[in-house]
Amino acid sequence: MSTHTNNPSNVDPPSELLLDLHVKYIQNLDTKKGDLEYWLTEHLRVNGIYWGSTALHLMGHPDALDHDQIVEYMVKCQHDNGGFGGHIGHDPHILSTLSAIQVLITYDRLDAINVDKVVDYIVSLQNEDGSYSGDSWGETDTRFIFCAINCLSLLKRLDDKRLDLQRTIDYVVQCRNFDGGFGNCPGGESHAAQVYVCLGTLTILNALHHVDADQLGWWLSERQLKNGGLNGRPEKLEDVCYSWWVLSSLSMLKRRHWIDADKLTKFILSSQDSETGGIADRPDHVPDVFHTVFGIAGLSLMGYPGLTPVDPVYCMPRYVIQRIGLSEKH
Ligand code: GRG
Ligand code: ZN
Repeated sequence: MSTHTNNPSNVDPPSELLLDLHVKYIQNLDTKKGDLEYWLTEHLRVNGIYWGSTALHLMGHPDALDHDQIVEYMVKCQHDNGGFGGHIGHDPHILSTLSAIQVLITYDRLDAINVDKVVDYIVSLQNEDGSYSGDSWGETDTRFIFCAINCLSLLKRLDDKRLDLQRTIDYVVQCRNFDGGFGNCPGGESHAAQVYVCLGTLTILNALHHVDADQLGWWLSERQLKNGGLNGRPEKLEDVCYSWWVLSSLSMLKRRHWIDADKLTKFILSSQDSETGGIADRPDHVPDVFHTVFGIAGLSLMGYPGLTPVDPVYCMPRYVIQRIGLSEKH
């Protein structure tokens, strides 16, 4: 599989958002059944629906995918223990469970599933030390904590008496490093995506006071490279998805203006595929739906004209977060 596009090298990179092309790109993702990649990513199907559907909502085309068909599919991915698998017949995992809940809430279709069971499933993943496992096999990671807390928050179940939220806060604070960043576990190297999940958790749990916003804001702003793109940690290459992990984190810290938005906008726009639609991790690479949503969400945070505002914590349209009554603390 080639990672490079066939974009003509003698043509200037796109300087506007190719919105209509991206809508078609996402609509066509489910028609690629002849491609090996379609089958290799089967375990990510539920995540993929969240990425594609969110991108469409942010681009103002919420109905470009069939909601009824997707809800029916999500229902088939829920297990008796309440968790959702990444595809029909796949084992439940907190990553796919959050994606399924995000889609169902965006579509206002929570009525289609058993919410009490989802909560039971998430509670079953809580560990003694306040962390959460990703599934019954027990791997822990700050990503899974965020998925659990985010999901419970969306479901308005953070008041469940079985939860020990203080321990979760204490655990996340232990994942903070000397440079102000956060890793995937205590002592883990600071990484911008891990910063996003830790700040998201602390924001939802009203515990952002544990963070030195100036120090972490500085570390995050240092992620911008000369070409405008952002990397995830020092000495690494720029990548469009960090437009989300870094900018959303800076938004939570109220320091979004600490990066050069014009240069980042140009970098994201130049990573679009002007033939097929979709956004890649960097210019001239093959696009995928993951980088498409996080590129668009990054542009939305920077107020790109015509895009629907995104919520920096939940990565869902702001109007959905407002509709379900989650007050804006960020
Ligand atoms: C609601 C948006 C949202 C997310 C749910 C699953 C999750 C929570 C967040 C994922 C956070 C995460 C750790 C993403 C990984 C991002 C990424 C590009 C990792 C690659 O790391 P390396 O080390 O790449 O392979 P670098 O860029 O460091 O070379
Ligand atoms: Zn990436």
